[in-house]
Amino acid sequence: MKKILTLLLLSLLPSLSFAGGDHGSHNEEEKALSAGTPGYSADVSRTVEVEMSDTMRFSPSQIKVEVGETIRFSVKNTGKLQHELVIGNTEKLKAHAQMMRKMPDMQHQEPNMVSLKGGQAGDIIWTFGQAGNVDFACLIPGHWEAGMKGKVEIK
Ligand SMILES: [Cu+2]
Repeated sequence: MKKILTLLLLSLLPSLSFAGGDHGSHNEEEKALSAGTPGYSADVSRTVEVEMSDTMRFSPSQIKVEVGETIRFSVKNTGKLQHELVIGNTEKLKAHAQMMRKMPDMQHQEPNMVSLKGGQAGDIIWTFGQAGNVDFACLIPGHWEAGMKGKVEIK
């Protein structure tokens, strides 16, 4: 039951983000909010290693990429607590964080994120679009608030 509820909420999220919009088509708005798209391993131009730790920090927390570049984030949790790296614009990250506070034991996996137990490693392959900044954060309740966040600068 919980799983079904989670799936329902996940499918509702995109429409929720547009509920307040009063201009532009759905597609234009989606593009403006887009933090990029899931990438294919054949397109990976570079691997960026990111470490997550119980100090509530990502290392590095500032990453520079080029427009259109596909990056493999090789993420390692060197702590004992569970951590996750979620890529997205701030609005979507906030919505996701709010959902996790309501359902702290929610298990989920999406292309823009990797959730890792202590000592585990995993990958995200992501293609960055237009120039600008894209955020990433650990959305486990309390972690983002404690400073577990970072920025990808695209130019
Ligand atoms: Cu964390």
